[in-house]
Amino acid sequence: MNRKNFLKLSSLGLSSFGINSLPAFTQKPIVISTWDSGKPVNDAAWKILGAKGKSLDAVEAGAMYIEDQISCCVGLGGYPDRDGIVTLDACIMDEHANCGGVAGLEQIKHPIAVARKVMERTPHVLLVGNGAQQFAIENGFTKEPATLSPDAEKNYQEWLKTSDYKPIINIENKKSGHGPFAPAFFNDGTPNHDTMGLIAMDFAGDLSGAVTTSGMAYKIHGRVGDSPIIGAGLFVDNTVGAAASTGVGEEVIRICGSHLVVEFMRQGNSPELACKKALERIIKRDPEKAKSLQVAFVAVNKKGQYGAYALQKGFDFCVRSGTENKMYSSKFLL
Ligand code: SD4
Repeated sequence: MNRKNFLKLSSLGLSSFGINSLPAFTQKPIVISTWDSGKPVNDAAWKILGAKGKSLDAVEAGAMYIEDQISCCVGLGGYPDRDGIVTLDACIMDEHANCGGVAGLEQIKHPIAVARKVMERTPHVLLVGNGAQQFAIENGFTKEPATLSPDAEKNYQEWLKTSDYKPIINIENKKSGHGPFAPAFFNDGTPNHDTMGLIAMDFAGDLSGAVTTSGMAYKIHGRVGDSPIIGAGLFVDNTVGAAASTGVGEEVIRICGSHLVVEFMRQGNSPELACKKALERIIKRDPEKAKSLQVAFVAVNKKGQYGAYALQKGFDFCVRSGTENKMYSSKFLL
C-alpha cells in the first residue's frame, strides 16, 4: 500500500489490514475461526501461536477449548441424533498434509485429540463409530457417561413431539428458543454452536486446521457430515492456504468444499473470493434448495490474508493476529 492510500484509510478511521484487505507483509501468526463462539477459541489457540508454537498445536488447543464447554453444542454437550445419542465428528490437518479424523464417535470428550492420534499413530486417515471409540480408549482417552446435557435433553424431548428433521438457516445461530437449534449463548454466556472450524498460520508460516462438531441435530444415527472429511470440512495446502466450512454438511461434501476453496486460492483468488466462488457452485447446482440452507467457509492464504463468505446472512467469524482480535459478520450471497 502506498503512503497516499494509507493516509486515506487512516483518515477514514479504517485499519490498513482489516477484513478483506491485503497486507503488504505476511501477517503471521493468525487464527480464524467459525461463528461468534470463535473468540475464546482463538484466545486458546493464541496462547500457543503467540509463544511461537506450532499451528497444529494451536488449532488442537482451540478445538479442545470448545469441546470442554459442556453446555455448548460442540462436543459431548451437543445435541443428539434422532435416537438420543450424541455422535461426534472431528478432523485435523497439518502443513505436511498429515491428517486424521473421527466420525460418529460416542462418549469421548475430545474428538479432536483422538483425530490427532489417528493422524500420528495410525496409517489411516479416518476412524468411525465403535472402532474410533475403541482406538480412543486404547490411546488413553476416558469413556464418559452417555448422558445428554440438560439443554440438549430439554430440546430433544421437545423435538420428539414432532420428530421433524428440518435444519433451519443459521440453526446454530440466534435466540430461537428451542427446536434443533438453541440460543447462540446460554444464560451463563457459554457459546452454543454445533461446529467449530479453525485455521491458523504460525510464526514459521506453517498452516494447520481443525474442525470439531456434534453434527446436525436429530440426524439419522450413523450420519456423517462434512466436518470430519478432509477436503470437505477442512483442507490445508501449506503452499497455498487453508479453509474450513460450517453449515449443512451434505452440500459441502457434494462440492468438496474446503478443497475447492483452496484450489480457487491457488488460482490467485483472494480468500474471500475463493469462499464465494465455492458457494456459487452450491447455488448453481440447485438454486431453490440453496435458498433454504446455510453454508459458510473461512479461508486464509500464505500471506495471512483471510476471508469468509456465507450463503445466507447471519454467519460470523473471528480473527486473532498480532494486529487484531475481532469478530466479523460475513458477507453473504442470498
Ligand atoms: C454438519 N457441518 O454436521 C456440520 C454442521 C454445522 O454448524 O456446521 N453446523 O453437517
